[in-house]
Order: sequence, then C-alpha cells, then structure tokens
Amino acid sequence: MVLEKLGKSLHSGLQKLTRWGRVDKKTVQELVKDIQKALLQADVNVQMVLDLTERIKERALEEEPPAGVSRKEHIITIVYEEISNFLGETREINLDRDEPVTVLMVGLQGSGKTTSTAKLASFYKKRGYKPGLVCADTYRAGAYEQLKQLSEEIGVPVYGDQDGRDAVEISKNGVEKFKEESKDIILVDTAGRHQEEEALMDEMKEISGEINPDEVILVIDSTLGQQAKSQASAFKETTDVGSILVTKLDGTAKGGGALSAVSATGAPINFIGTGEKIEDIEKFKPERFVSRLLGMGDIETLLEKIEETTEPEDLDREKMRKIMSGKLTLGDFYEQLERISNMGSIEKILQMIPGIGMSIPEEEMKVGKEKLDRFKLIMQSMTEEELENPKIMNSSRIERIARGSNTSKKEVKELMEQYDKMKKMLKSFSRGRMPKKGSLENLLDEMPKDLG
Ligand SMILES: Nc1nc2c(ncn2[C@@H]2O[C@H](COP(=O)(O)OP(=O)(O)OP(=O)(O)O)[C@@H](O)[C@H]2O)c(=O)[nH]1
Ligand SMILES: [Mg+2]
Repeated sequence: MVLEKLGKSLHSGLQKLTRWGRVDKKTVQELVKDIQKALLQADVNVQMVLDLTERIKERALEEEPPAGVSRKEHIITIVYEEISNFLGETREINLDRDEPVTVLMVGLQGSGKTTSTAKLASFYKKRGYKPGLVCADTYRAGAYEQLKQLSEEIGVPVYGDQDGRDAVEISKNGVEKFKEESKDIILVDTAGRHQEEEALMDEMKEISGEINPDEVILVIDSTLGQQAKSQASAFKETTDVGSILVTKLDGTAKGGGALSAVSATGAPINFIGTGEKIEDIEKFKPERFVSRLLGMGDIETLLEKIEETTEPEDLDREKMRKIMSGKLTLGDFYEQLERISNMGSIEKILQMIPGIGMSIPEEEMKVGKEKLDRFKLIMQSMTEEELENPKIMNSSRIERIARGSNTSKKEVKELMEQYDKMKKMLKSFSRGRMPKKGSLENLLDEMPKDLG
C-alpha cells in the first residue's frame, strides 16, 4: 500500500527518537518536524497538521511519563494517541436484532460502491449473517450484471431488474423481498452519475424515503485526498449519511489526507477498502490503523483475518501464538502459507505482524503467489520429520526433494532461507523490541478487547 510511505516516514521519525541519547526540546522539535513532513506528504490539510503536531509537542514536553515508562516510550504513546484521535472514530452496524437491517450505499461515480457493496456482503456472510443485495443503479450500463457477477462469486442472492428504469421501485421491491426472506442485512447499491449531481442527490433522497434505511453508507474514493471533505459534506447535507467507507487506500499516497478530511466532517469511518478483491476490506479502527502506520503491527487484525478464512475447528490461536513467538516448524510455516494464500497477499499479512512490517526490506516481502506455490510443492515432498526439523536434511536429501517436487536445489535452499529468516525475525521480536511490554505473548493477552 502506498500508505506504507506515510507509515515509513512516521516510523523513521520515531526510530530517530529511539536513537537519540536523551530527549530535550530540540529532539522533540525534530520529531514534530518529521511527523509534519510525513502527514503533509500524505495530503493532510496543513492547518490540521499544525494543530495536531502542536498538541503532540505540548504533551511531549509537559507530561511526565507514568512510573516504569521511559520518556521516549511515553512520547511514542502520545504520538500514537494523538494521531488516532485525529483520524476520528469508527462505527459499527448493529446486526444483532430480529428485524433485517437495511443499508443504503451512496457515493459518486466510480467511488467503489458496487465493489464495496459486495465486499460488505461477503464480510458479514463470513461472520454468519445472511445478506441480500439490491441493484438500484438503473443508469450505468451493466450495473446489474456487475453486481450479479460479484454476488455469484460470494454466494449471496441479488435482486434487480436489468431493464428496469425506476430505481425507487426496484429498491422498494428488493428490500421487501429480502425482508420477507428474513435476511439479516440488505445492501442497496445505487447509481453514481456525475454530471447531474443534483438529480443524483434527489434520487438518493427518494430511495431513502421509500425504504427508510437503518444506515446510509457513503463510499468515498481516498485518492481524492483532502478534497474528500467537500464531497463528504455535500452528501451529509442532502442525505442522512451515517458512516463512511473509504476506498482505494491501497492505491494512493493521499490516504492520510482522505481519512483525516473525512473525519473532520464528523462522520465516522466504518470500513476501509484496501484493494480490488472481495476480501480487501477492513473495519476501520483508528488505533489499529495508526499502530500499523507507526510500525507497531496489528495482531488483532491478523487474527481476525485468520479467523474468517479458516473453518472454526481449524482455527488454532495457540499455534499462532507459538509461531509468532518464533517457535515454528517448517510444518507450521507450510500451514501458514496455505492460509496466507487464502488471505491474499503475504505482504499484507506480514505488515500486520508487529515489528516485521516495517523492518523487512521491501524486496524481501515480495513473496509472490507463484513462489508460494513452488514452496508448497517442495514441502509436499518432505517427510514429517523434515517438516518438523528442516536441519536434518543433508545435501543429497535436498537434491532428492528438488527432484521429487520438480523444483531446483536452489529453490529448496531458498525456502530454507526464508523460513530461517522469518523464524529469526519472529524470535528477535519475541525477545522484545516493542515499545511497551516486550513479549508478544503479553501483547496478545493484554490487547484491549474493545479494539478488536
Ligand atoms: N485498488 C482498489 N480499487 C478499488 C477499491 N474499491 C473499488 N475499486 C475499483 O474502483 C473501480 C470502480 O468501482 P465500482 O465499485 O464499480 O464503483 P461504483 O461506485 O459502483 O461506480 P459507479 O457504479 O459507476 O458509480 C473498480 O475498478 C474497482 O475495482 C479499492 O479499495 N482498491
Ligand atoms: Mg456501481
């Protein structure tokens, strides 16, 4: 993600802080300057940056760290807290009630409504809810076809009328149908014509009046940067926007600008889109988001992803703990690879592991899908014992494995190197390089549950 850049700059600012011998006014000023630079590059509004960094500076210089916490650690916490606040708050849709929840998706053309509608349906389906999709976009050619295709991909029913003209009528019928079928969440995708913005707003109002949605979600393209603010305000004025879904955070250097601008309108951000694929959606948790930006990692998101891509009986948090503390066998590594290939890119997963995301050079994170498949082949040729303890393999075994898996000795060695590297990193991490507590085990245990 290009937001990585923001993360990296913030991270290097904080790293500098850890290198400094002692913290004084000058060093704080330097840190503040680094943060300003990073945020401005991410297209955050200048005044907002100044206000934010002024608060950080004040607190860093005035507050006494609590007992047992060093001044540096305390400053890192301040930066983390202030940036989290700055990104606003989040909002949950309450699905635990008897009535179906109706959600109206609105947003300008190309913002990512249709994609996000399907992403949300899939997100809730994975959590055990029954979604239904309604296509109320009667303007864009192929709109129904697009949603239908996505709905088939995720196995969720869709209502629409390819030749229909009346979006209000379609919305009404679709919502009624799914209410009769006792769905848990009904998502209505709407049109996003651009030229006639006023007509669009009118239509949204009409649909809204007819179906009386429980939640209106505004979909906003983050590549707009701080301009996202005026769009969010415009929609907030005309429709009853309850929360905002910010898309395309994978593809823009302006993500920080978009997020902060949107939160400045006072509307909570509920989800973020981080890619074109169905699974590229995350609940927006400012604290979590910032800890990732700052390179502190994000175990809860990782666990959440793992939870949803594996069958319940398959889920093995114990194993995850073991692995993340560096005690992994090649067999574990293999199992994780299989899961990871279900979860999307390994880079994304690695980024969520504390301490790793920011410290592996980028080239090393690029373990492509193809390579993963090759690794899998190799591991399938290894014995249980070898998977348990790869060190027992000698060079003739390596040769045989390469032959058996139709790969090369070089690749087998490469796999060993990758595995060793990950193991070492996880180990060094578990020895404690986190700002606060130290061990990852502690972190898992002490993670505030309301963050997750
Ligand atoms: N990289 C990336 N692309 C996205 C994301 N969300 C949506 N897109 C892409 O953005 C483009 C537009 O998405 P749509 O879902 O069709 O947008 P829309 O708002 O429904 O567009 P209209 O129906 O024309 O108003 C598509 O190419 C999507 O794949 C995201 O989070 N990341
Ligand atoms: Mg659409």
